[in-house]
Amino acid sequence: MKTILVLNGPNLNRLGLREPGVYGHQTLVDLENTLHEEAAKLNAQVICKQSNHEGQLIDWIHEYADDVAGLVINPGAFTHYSYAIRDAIASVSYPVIEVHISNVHARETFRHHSVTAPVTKGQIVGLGLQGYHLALLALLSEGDKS
Ligand code: CA2
Repeated sequence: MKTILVLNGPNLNRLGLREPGVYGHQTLVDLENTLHEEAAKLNAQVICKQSNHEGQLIDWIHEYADDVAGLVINPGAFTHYSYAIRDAIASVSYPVIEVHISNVHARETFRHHSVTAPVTKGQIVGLGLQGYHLALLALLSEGDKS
């Protein structure tokens, strides 16, 4: 059974509590529950974690290196400036998909650039929480391509 790690970065524990116009009404717990359900239907499992701390996210990226078939990560604002998270992603061999709930390109200029995206397999932006599900599907179908 494949295991996919799902990491959410700073402030994403506030999902559903503020700014529903940008991030929707679902909470982080709602998101994680639906990802667990989705993974189970696909005979897989997810490990979901959230931290507001850069070092903790980096530790998890390293810690699961031998155990997971891929990583879905929303690095939050770290996306735009954390070379440390970029280097952590580059240091592991499993595929990584970066997800952003909002359309960062339609927001402030500082959100337009991702320092982490170049070391990921791909990026999903602006599709709301569906982005996490699409990333999960893509990682679980890795190796199915002809
Ligand atoms: O769109 C995304 O998923 C972001 O990664 C979210 C980050 C932001 O810094 C990125 O530019 C884009 C911020 C997450 C904050 O989440 C909140 C959730 C509810 C209420 C307030 C903030």
